[in-house]
Amino acid sequence: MAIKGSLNSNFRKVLAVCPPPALKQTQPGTLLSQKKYTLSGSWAAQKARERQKEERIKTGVKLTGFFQVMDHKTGWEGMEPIKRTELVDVDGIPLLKNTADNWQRLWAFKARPDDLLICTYPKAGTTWIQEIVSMIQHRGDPQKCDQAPIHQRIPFIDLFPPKPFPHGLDEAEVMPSPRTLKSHLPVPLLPPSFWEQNCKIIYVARNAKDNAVSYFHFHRMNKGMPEPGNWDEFLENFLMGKIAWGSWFDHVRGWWEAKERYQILYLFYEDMKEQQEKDRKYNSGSQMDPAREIRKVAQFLGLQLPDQVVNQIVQHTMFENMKVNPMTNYSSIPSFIFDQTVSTFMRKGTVGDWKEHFTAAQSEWFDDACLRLLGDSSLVFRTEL
Ligand code: PPS
Repeated sequence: MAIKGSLNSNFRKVLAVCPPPALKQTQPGTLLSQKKYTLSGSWAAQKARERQKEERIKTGVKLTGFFQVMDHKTGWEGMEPIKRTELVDVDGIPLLKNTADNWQRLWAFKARPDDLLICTYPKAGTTWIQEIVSMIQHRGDPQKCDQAPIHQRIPFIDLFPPKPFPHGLDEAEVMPSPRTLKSHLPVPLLPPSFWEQNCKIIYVARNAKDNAVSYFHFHRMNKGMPEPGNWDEFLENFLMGKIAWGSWFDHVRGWWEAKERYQILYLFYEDMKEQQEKDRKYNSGSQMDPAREIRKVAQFLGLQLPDQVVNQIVQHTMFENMKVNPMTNYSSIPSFIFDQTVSTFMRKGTVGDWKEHFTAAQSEWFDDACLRLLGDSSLVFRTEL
């Protein structure tokens, strides 16, 4: 492959001089909020809970395409059980095994000039920006967005779930133009056709601490992800970049640098959240620069939207509305894969939840790593609002 991931090795050097102070201790230490998180019991207990949950489930979700024929209660019998996957390195970057197994096909993916790519590190606010983009594309008409769950409207090209689930790449290939696609790939692993075609790309970055917390809970509830271990173990792997899609530091920095050369709109979760709160308080329109982040996206897509449409998008993409919307809250994914009794997909949607999880030592270690790995870039993250 032409482009190599180089930042991982820098990170290893930094860790050599900056070892984790508290992550190895057996006692988790004093959390900033005095809360502790552990994994919720054994595999057998989880399976039993899943079976009970499936008995209870009433889906009521309007599904289309493949998911329409899926019965959440009985339609999965005879299927291979979903197993927690392992990670496989591709050019030094750990990916889910199924993604690595399909690597040649993914690398050869043919982007089209009018593709729009939404790219993020996992749990940075992908679904939120997807829904904003989808609403912009449908000129603020929620009924058009409600025709299918977000993962069907915007295929995830680097996810290869086990059969019989559809692969995002297959869906993308047959999709008419203009396509909007989702990816979590870091810059060195993005299929080269996206650069060659100079596609527009929207990138959302989220501060490392909240991003790590969200990713930890996602590992707990998504039975297709690798075992997260306990919080301390997960956090160490997160900092070392030993998790799916690799190092957060490499990811946010790689895309930050790429935006100098390509058509990339680089957004921050924290800015979007700040704006969401302002828009909620003032009910949009009455404060300076309403819906600033949504307008940025519309402008990037070359669209001028009337205030009324912007307002509709603001309301539709409020956290509490997306949380109860079956087209955005991933309730269309069967509970034996996404067990939302363990943690909901739309979990908290805040800035600063890391304080409920990090010890003081862990927080210092993250700050130090950010300083060492991002300090010489102009990239600055806010960890509270
Ligand atoms: S994924 O699996 O990578 O696509 O997940 P992703 O969508 O990137 O991240 C999920 C987190 O984003 C939060 N979220 C939101 N926050 C605020 N407002 C809105 N509308 C919104 N939609 C999603 C979601 O709650 C997850 O963060 P946490 O911190 O876990 O709550």
